[in-house]
Amino acid sequence: MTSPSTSSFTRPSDTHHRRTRTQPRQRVRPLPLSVVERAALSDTGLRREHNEDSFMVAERMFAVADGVGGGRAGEVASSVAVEALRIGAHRAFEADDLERLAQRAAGAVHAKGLADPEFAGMATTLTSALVAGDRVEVAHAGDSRLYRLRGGTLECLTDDHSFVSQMLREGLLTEEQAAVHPMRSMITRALGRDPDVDFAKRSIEAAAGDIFLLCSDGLTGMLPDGQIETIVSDSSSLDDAALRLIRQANAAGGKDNITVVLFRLGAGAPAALAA
Ligand SMILES: [Mn+2]
Repeated sequence: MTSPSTSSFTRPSDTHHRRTRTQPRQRVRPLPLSVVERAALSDTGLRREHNEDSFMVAERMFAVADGVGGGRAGEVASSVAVEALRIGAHRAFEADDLERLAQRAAGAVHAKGLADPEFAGMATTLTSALVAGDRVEVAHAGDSRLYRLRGGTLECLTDDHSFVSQMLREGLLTEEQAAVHPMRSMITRALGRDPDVDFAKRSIEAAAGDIFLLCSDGLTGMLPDGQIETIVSDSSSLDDAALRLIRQANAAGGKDNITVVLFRLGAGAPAALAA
């Protein structure tokens, strides 16, 4: 006989098996995303003597820092912060790793400010992103920003830690007033003042095709989000986008240092794109 007996479908073990199969499946491990394109540019702008911004681009970690302080202190603060991240970037795989590195960066900036009177009181913003699995992990302090462009729509994923944005959130200012407010570049959270920083952390769902942009306020102070969206959407490559963002920010006045870091995600393990 080749046909199975009816009893084989009703024996207890089989019933148990079927019941198990109707339970929700375990979440399938997400396909990893990898960085398939990246670009970064920093420009002094038209009004400042020095460029106090720094940036960092690694295999799956990215950061922008905008330093403040007298003399060369701002430059030192931002570069100390991104170097601390760079050193550990290859060993960072998840949100905790990014957070740990960001705290280390904060400690390094603070220590340098204490050790050398020339750098006393220096501070810097830090916006950092780590591609981890199918997510982008973020650790952020200050008024540099992270955006995601998906399907032609640009979305800001960070809140500015600044007096003006705080007043804006509390309804004390309009967008128009905020844009020209004399205190608009005063930040309420930064690396340098304390050994530890209360970083804003986010875990962002990401997908192949997403473009992420990290930038300093020298870009966002000069260009409205709509214009950034158009420039990045219409660019032929991320290098092209970076160049056009800097050019347009300078064309709009270039009042501050301008830094842009862009990366695009694709499906698949990073090893596949080495070719
Ligand atoms: Mn700035």
